[in-house]
Amino acid sequence: MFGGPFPTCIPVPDIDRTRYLLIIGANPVISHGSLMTMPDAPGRLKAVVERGGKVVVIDPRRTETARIATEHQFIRPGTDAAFLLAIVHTLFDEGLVKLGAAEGLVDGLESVKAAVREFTPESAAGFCGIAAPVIRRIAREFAAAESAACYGRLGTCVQEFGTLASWGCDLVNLLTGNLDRPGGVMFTTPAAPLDILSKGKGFRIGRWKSRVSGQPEVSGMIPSSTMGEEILTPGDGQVRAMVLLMTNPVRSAANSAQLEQAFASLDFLVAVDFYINETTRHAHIILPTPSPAEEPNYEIGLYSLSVRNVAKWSWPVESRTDCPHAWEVFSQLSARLMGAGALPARDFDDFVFRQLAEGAVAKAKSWPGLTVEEVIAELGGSFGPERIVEMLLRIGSYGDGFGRRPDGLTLAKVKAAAHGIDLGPLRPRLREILNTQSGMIELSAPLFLNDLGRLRARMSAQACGDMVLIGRRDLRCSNSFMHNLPALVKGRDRCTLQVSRHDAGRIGLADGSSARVTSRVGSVIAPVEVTEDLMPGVVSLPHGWGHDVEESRLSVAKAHAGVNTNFLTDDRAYDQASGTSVLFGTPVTIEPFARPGRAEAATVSPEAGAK
Ligand SMILES: Nc1nc2c(c(=O)[nH]1)N[C@H]1C(S)=C(S)[C@@H](COP(=O)(O)OP(=O)(O)OC[C@H]3O[C@@H](n4cnc5c(=O)[nH]c(N)nc54)[C@H](O)[C@@H]3O)O[C@H]1N2
Ligand SMILES: Nc1nc2c(c(=O)[nH]1)N[C@H]1C(S)=C(S)[C@@H](COP(=O)(O)OP(=O)(O)OC[C@H]3O[C@@H](n4cnc5c(=O)[nH]c(N)nc54)[C@H](O)[C@@H]3O)O[C@H]1N2
Ligand SMILES: [Mo]
Repeated sequence: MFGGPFPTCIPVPDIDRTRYLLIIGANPVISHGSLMTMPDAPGRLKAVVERGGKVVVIDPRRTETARIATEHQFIRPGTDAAFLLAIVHTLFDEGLVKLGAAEGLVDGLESVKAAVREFTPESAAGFCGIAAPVIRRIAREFAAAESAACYGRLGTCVQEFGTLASWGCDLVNLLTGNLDRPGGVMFTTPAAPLDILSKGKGFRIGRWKSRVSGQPEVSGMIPSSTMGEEILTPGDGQVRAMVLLMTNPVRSAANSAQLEQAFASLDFLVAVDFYINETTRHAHIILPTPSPAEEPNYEIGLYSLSVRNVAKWSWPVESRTDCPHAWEVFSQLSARLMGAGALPARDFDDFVFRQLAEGAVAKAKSWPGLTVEEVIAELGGSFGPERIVEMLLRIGSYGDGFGRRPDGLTLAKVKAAAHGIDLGPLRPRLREILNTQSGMIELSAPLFLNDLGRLRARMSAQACGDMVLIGRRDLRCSNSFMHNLPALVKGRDRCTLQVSRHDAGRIGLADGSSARVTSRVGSVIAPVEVTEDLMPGVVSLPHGWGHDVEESRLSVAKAHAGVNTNFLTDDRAYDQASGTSVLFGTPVTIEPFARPGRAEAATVSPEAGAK
């Protein structure tokens, strides 16, 4: 819609000023705000309510965020696109559409209006589980609020209609005049702008397709769900070697059993990682890097998605290892892969920096006379990511322009501010960031309209009656890699299968008993936690667990192994528009697993055998 590049093109809720926050498929009290970087998520959410605003949460689980919200509605997993398009329908139907800052910048409004005509609240209600009058009321309240922001995250992304649901969020914001205004959703003005490093206009997908299942390329990437088949399917182009950069795909990507087999079969696997874990145990070479506490850091990506514009340098808090920094490992790997391994490290770094500087200077219109040679000469003393951050800070909106505005930001000033520098609230900048081929917001791109038929078909299909599985995060985890620290795993078992009281009664599951959960690709046995907080028909198991692997060296995690939910998620289930894996909304069957007296946390998978 906005033309990219990521992350500049993502509008962020202006949470500190909004009067109405519609949270759909996100749990910021636990996740701290994803694509909405902020300290103290609970405090900021409570503040919306305290100043007389509303927080409305749409989620199949009554989450920690829902508990502090003004309103919570259960929604059936995977149906958000229908719910959001019914809101958009209502906006048109009741004459509530206003474009605000987007006036004159929108292309395709009439096509959207025509496309949503059939997505009435009545047609969505039975599918998503939210009554038509409630959908209408939320649409009216959102449109009437002094300011409002619709915020979707994993629940609207890693599901069957992720592209359409994400489109729906953007439409709701834009069509109520809440795009690019205080209290609505706004684009950040980061101190170190990443977009000046990218070339070109527009955001294209599908320039090429993945080899085996023909998934569309997106920004040069193909979906993780293709990883297993690309490694395991023989033929021209079969992947036989991989480099993993700090990722644990045999726990984090769909169909782990397939991935276990795939990674074990590679001719060559290199992992940059500090753990020997479920994935890196398959590596031929592991390149360790220091812990985050030993690395200096500037959050260049997350500050581009922050609810206020801020800049902060984090110093390492300790220095124990003498192994190379992560950036040095990446740099040296890149040099070798580019055939430049013989070049001294410093020369390769200069080569990379010059390329980035050429791009940045070409785009830095606000500093007349600035040249690449000047930037290189000014920053001659530093190297690595620090030099790149300094260039971006000095060229960026608050920068000193390499002396042209002496009171502007430099890296030294940022470093000197122990608690960082607050550069103020978000400010309107739609016209600056809009980067589509047409120069307009492309509301009705074929990517969206072409997927509506699939949604319609799904809405009119007979309900299958299956239970569906969703995920869950908790405060003391970060995906799969925080479970080897005693302080973060002690206490009660968090890797439980949550089941609604209604379903538990129906299936015959007691709290603390065990259940077998089976999907198309696998089966696990998990301890049951009966709860009032889940929508009937939905079960929830967190991801990142399943550490019961003999060759891993995670002794603490092994003792708190838990169950790997990605033995159940299906590599063949993806949002067809984008190829993104369906991690939430996996059809499963649930049955009691009789083992009187204690809960089991073993993992059984047909393909991988008993674990
Ligand atoms: N403590 C902690 N913080 C984290 C992480 C972590 O592992 N632990 N991970 C980080 C990462 S990598 C990310 S990407 C972010 C994610 O940030 P969030 O997206 O905020 O995190 P989730 O807890 O996955 O929230 C997704 C919500 O969607 C709901 N949901 C599931 N299916 C559906 C659906 O079909 N529709 C709707 N409307 N809701 C649905 C779930 O119940 C859940 O409440 O968190 C980051 N922060
Ligand atoms: N079912 C289900 N699956 C999911 C999700 C879900 O909600 N449900 N969430 C998805 C999401 S949003 C994401 S982002 C992915 C995450 O998926 P991954 O990125 O694969 O998972 P992590 O556990 O974050 O893996 C991080 C790896 O980096 C290593 N590591 C961490 N910090 C450092 C460091 O500072 N230095 C070095 N050298 N190594 C380090 C760890 O040892 C670990 O191997 O999982 C996805 N998978
Ligand atoms: Mo993530």
